[in-house]
Amino acid sequence: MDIASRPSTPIENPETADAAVPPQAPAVIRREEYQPPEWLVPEIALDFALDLDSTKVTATLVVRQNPEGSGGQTLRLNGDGLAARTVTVDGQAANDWRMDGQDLLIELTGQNHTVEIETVINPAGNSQLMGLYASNGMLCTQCEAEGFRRITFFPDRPDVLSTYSVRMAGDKARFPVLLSNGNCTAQGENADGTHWAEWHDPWPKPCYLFALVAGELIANHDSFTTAGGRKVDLNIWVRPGDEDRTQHAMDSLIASMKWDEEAFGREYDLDLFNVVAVSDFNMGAMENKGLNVFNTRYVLADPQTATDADYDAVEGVIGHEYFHNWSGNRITCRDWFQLSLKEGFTVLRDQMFSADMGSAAVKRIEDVRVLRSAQFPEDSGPLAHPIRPDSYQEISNFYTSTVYNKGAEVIRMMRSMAGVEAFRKGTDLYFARHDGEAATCEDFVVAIEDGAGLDLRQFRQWYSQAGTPQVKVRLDHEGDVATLHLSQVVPATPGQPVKQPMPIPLRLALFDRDTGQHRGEELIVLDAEQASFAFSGFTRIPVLSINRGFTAPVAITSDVPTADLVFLAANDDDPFARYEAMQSLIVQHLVAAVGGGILCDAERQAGRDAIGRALAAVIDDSALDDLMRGELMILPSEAYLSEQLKVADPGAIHAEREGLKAWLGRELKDRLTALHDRVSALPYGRGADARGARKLKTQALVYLAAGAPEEAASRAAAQYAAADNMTDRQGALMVLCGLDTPARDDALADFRQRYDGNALVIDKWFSLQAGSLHPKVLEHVRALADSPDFTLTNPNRVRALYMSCAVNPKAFHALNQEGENGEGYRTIADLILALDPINAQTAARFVAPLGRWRRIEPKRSALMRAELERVAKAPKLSRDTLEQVTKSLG
Ligand code: 0A1
Ligand code: ZN
Repeated sequence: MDIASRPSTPIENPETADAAVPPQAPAVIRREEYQPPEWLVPEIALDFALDLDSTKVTATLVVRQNPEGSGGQTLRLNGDGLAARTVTVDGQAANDWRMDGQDLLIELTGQNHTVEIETVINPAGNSQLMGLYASNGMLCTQCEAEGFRRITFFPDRPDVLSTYSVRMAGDKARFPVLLSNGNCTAQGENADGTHWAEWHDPWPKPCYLFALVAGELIANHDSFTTAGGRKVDLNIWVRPGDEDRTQHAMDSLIASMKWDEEAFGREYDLDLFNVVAVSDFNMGAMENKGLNVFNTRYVLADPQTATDADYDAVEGVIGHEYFHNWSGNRITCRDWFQLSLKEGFTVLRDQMFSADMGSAAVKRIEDVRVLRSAQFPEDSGPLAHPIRPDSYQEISNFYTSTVYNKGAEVIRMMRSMAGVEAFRKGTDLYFARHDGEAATCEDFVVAIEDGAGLDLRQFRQWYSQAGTPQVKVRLDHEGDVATLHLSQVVPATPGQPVKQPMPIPLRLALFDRDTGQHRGEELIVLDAEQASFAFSGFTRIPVLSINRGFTAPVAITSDVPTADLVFLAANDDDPFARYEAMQSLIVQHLVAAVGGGILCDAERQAGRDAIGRALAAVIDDSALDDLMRGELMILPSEAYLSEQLKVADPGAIHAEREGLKAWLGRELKDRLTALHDRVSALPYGRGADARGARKLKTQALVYLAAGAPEEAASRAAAQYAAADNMTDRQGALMVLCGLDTPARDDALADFRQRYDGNALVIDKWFSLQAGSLHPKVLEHVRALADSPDFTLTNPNRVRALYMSCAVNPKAFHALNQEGENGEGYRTIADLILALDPINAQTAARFVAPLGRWRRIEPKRSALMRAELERVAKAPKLSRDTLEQVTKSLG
């Protein structure tokens, strides 16, 4: 069906709607039903009379019948909550228009017309934060994916590209800075205290890339000269008072611009690049052409208020949005099913950028950790979808870890198979061939095939099949030949009961047991259900290191002996594989312990001993840098451990993992305290050594808190008091938050008061408490929700409290409670119901944790399901939440 004729939000819940009024079932949009637009809009002029609660928008559209359309004379313009005040066609008041649901339809007679429409919108009343909205007294827009239709009537689809001219006028005192895409072409003042500005963007773009910002802002200015000699003015705009926290963002922007020239041959194409930070934002940031709009959390950073992880996030997101200028803006998506075309590729590009800016090994490990804890559960749950989905009800629900992170992994596999240089030829061809177009994932794959010389026929399965392939690995040995036996299963996912085998590239090395060396890496591709690979020249069975660098986003099960994992954890020359061996050692042990594979204390002890020896070796290894040491010391998450089990008992997983942590904390206490002493002596710096030291400081405390809580409490309190930076302070407070000690309350009170007025740091205060191991964590969450600082209208604050709670097994599964009363689930369901009418997009993101019910032990599973059913019965739900809840129950 036509993408345009869709019900608006909120919609009547079909399950509970009055029987006399037939409910409007949410429409399903299908990839296969794509039709080219009937009408194109080569030019648009927008005129905004800005006002916080009543902004008048006059849109003038030059429309042209699309020769590739079916020749229909009806111009359909999407709207969402709009009413047209006036409609004119070619300067004449039009009579021949009508509404169809939320859309405006105009019957046209010729092939070229000019249509002018006036609408009035209320930015201050826009709590959904889509379209034009007010944030802290400023006005800003968010149009991806379908927010433009909340500003004016327009064919709101990414394959309609227009040249934008924007004029805006408003009160000069309230809105001193007026920004839009492209270049400012004129500005002036009126006698009545208003002023105006005109902006023109020479690059045709889809409406989702339109942006406007008006408010009291101050800029950090700089410039960058491109390889081709274009001098680009750079501005990072923030609220007055925040300007001292913008330098890292500026440095990251300049580094991104340079990096994209070198790594992908991509130059910036305007004379101006603006970044604006806003505090109310649904996502991380938005790549509007020449005017990126950012969540403040990915712009503001200084050592006092931002952790090292925050610094990395700023660098990564600044890079991500900048890289979209080519992968997203110059080449955009034909339709929203192609979202991974821009997002998967841009995530890969930002990952490569961050890897080049810091430690590539650590970056790879972090990226895989995110994939495993966010994407793998998505792929094995009711919301699983391919990186190029086949259908959706609400596109906002498809800004997922699958589209973004798995999408990046899929393109990374192409790069591994092609090799770096050939892959670059492929991307060069893609950019050259499709510049200025709205392209498809298929276009990208063909360009890589042609440019890199790859045959990706079977590889296309990665775009169409959901589910994480499960690869079984067995190595046997006879004579001097080692044979690797591989098999794969791609699990059934909703709507895809039967799967075809995928091509799975695996980089591997075989270590000689005598020399401890391997004779070079190989890349093999498993492209059938089963295959065997023989390697000769081994008089003893070698030690297998497979999926080095995590070449394929698959789950590997193998019967590698514990001793081999210990060997690899200490000796593998691929840092990712070393991390992986350490993780596997722990995962094997914990999964056996909770899954019934460990039957007696002696077996548990043997497992712990092996892990303890490996961890001690990691702490002692002087050849390791501290950043990498920190990675090797991180225990697998409970989410990842749950993934290893068909049905998980969160209580058992938590108890076993905490038990191991406590045992390690006791067993390695002296090493951990010595480590804490050593790294505490290093002064603050932004270099790798100092960052590594800070990472270990908190890591050491985490183990000590489990095994030697008193020692940890006094060290954490001291670390908190002595901290001259947020990484140390937050790390110490995180540890204290999980302990039942008076130092906890003192530190929390100090933190709250010390950072009063700094919203991003107060978010941390919420998040640390909601994410803590404290037995009363749910009580704390409730109290925080009632505190005057809490509001449902700011997504950062909502996520700080409730997402931290939803991903904290202790809180979500109420693990401290006797008899599993489902209090954590109820807390999240209540939040969904309260938030849905305010901010549907953000509310819908809380459904997934409850949607895991099928993979949880029966008692808790029933409680989770009951909460989903309660949400499903609400009389009115947004399309966003309804889609997620229905799929989660289905
Ligand atoms: N394209 C942006 C993500 C984004 C998507 C939707 C939004 O609406 C609230 C905002 C941002 C990116 O990938 O960075
Ligand atoms: Zn993106």
